Amino acid sequence: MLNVGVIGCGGMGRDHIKRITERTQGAKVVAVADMVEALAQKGQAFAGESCKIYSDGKDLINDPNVEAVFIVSPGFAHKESLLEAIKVGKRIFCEKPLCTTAADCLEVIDAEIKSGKHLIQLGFMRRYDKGYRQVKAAIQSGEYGEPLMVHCTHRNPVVPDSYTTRMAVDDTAIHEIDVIHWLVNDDFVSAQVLFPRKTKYAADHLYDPQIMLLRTKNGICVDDEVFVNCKFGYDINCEVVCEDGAIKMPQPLYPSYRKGAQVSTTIDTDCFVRFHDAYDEEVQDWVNEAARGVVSGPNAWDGYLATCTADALVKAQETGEIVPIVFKERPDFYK
Ligand code: ISE
Repeated sequence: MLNVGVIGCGGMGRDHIKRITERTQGAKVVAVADMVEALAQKGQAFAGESCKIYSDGKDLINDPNVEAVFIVSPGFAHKESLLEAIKVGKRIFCEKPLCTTAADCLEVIDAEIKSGKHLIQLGFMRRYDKGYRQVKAAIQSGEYGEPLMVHCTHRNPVVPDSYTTRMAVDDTAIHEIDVIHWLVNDDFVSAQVLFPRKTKYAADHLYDPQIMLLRTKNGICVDDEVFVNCKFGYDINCEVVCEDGAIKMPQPLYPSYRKGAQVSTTIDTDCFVRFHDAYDEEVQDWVNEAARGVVSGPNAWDGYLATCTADALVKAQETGEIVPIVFKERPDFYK
């Protein structure tokens, strides 16, 4: 049994606590931490009475009963917890982003390399989604030729007022940044952002929708429509157009209803439902691989690549220009 401590008991943190407690085989939550006591208590309520509560993540990491750490605090707070957990050699599952700046990501990567152990898995759950996996298998089969273009949509029905223009990159498009790089196995080289006419439903300070354009080393062009006040649902689409055919990601299976001379079907309304199984799979995989001492999911280097790409997209938002994306050479440790 892997004894897990969870830092951050907001919506995502509690979702993970519930998952580990109710559905993950071979792990249990033995401690939770949150600066906000009421949130920590809510987290503990899922895990049970024996689960310890901490206000400081550092104390949780150093609890000898905690063997592995889940970091689900806000992105800006990840670095401190990551470095502390690496220092004491504990396995880590970290929600995206790894860190909010490329420099911080490199500091964490350096610490992980120096520790000599692969400790960090990142929460890019889409790599565990059945639909994306089917698309990847089709690309890898070679049947459809080389990928040329990828068309994506990332639509949310609504976002809170606190959601900013920048978050369309850091919080939302970050999923396509990782999953498309994994799907086509190619690194991004440039980024651009277009601002179409703004929806009347967006807050004054928010540009919505946005079109993010990315180009890879091999010249694949990716367009990602990020539209977070689309109203009609949590709608994720991906089509990879190749030389000999096109591969469209399947949608979740729901019945189609016929009524009043109309055919309709369900669209999910949030990521917890849409990616429910993918979240379960990623956490189960992390637990299974922890027992073998390896990380087979997205790692710290993937987190660094995603943060560099996101930085370029944010610069593209601000300048309106096509911004080059530059990465360091991949260390042997991550090859
Ligand atoms: C949120 O943080 C997510 O990760 C969701 O998948 C994304 O759709 C949403 O826009 C983000 O705010």
